[in-house]
Amino acid sequence: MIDLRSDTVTLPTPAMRKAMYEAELGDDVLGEDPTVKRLEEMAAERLGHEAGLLVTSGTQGNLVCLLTNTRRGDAVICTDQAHIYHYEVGGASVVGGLIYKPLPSHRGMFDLGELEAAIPAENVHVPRVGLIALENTQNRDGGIALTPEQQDTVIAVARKHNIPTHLDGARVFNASVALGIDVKRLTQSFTSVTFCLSKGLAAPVGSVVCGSKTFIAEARRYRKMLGGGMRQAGVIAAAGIVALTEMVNRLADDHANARLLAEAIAETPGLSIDLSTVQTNIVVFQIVRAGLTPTEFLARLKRDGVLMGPFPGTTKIRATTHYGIERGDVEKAIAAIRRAMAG
Ligand code: TLP
Repeated sequence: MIDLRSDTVTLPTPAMRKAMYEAELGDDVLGEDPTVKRLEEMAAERLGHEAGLLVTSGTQGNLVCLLTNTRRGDAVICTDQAHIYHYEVGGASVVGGLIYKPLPSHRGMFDLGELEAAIPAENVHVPRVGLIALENTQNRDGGIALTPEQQDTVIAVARKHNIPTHLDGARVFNASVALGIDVKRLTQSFTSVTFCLSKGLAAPVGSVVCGSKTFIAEARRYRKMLGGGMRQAGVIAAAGIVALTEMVNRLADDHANARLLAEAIAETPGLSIDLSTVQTNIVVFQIVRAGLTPTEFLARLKRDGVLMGPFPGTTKIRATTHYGIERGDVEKAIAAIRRAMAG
């Protein structure tokens, strides 16, 4: 099977398996796992923050950051395409007593006028805005990479109002590779950042939260509360260290493969795609032929050995390139798409 459903399906590399086997371990809840500490320090240094915290997943990392940045009853401003809003089971509301305040996504960005208008003056009736969150790359907008300049305009508004900022940087290394810039430029100005080791970077488990030392000390308490206090977590961190040191630069191959796939989709009658959104490893497209449903299209591809994902809540399809998918696999997927559309 050529599995393009998500970059979450990546399997650990041989170097990761070896590092996991050989990892030096301790009880991380007691602060005694040297491999976890090494990963956390490495991640913080890389992202331009004082400290890092290994968490079980991107979802847990985002929730820990939302809880740490806010008080119960606060509003969290994000775009209406944000992963934290669509796909994190409403955790901010359920666990944190927070209110999502989604604003229209303009290719992953806020309209700055709409953002200003969404921040009320102090008033006893209305929830305070406790956090402004961005996502880079922006999953539901087709893997668009926001530039540091775009992000900085949002951070400037937040600072003006003394509101902390969070970056859901699940795929922020894809953004830095696509833009050809140091990842720090995309991460260092936020109050908190989450990035995932387990997507394109191919580690089997884990994400890292970064922030100031005081932020991470508080975040550590919330991680424990959410059941994320892992013990000999160095087995996970060891793979994460390999992910950070060996797997970042190769993301460019995934981007080239996504482009190849997207251009073929653009030339296929009955399919529609906005090629300008295909900047990283995510390809989002739509079926525009009457009578062919996404379910039937995906079933035809599956019979031909290719898996893609439905796009929950839309009629779109998503294909994601990643470690383990070679150019030849993309060529086979293109042939399968053409057969599916010919049938
Ligand atoms: N996204 C998954 C699914 O949940 C949709 C995927 O296949 O893309 N932020 C962003 C931007 C994400 O895309 C994801 C995962 C997460 C956070 C959550 O990460 P995990 O799956 O580790 O909890």
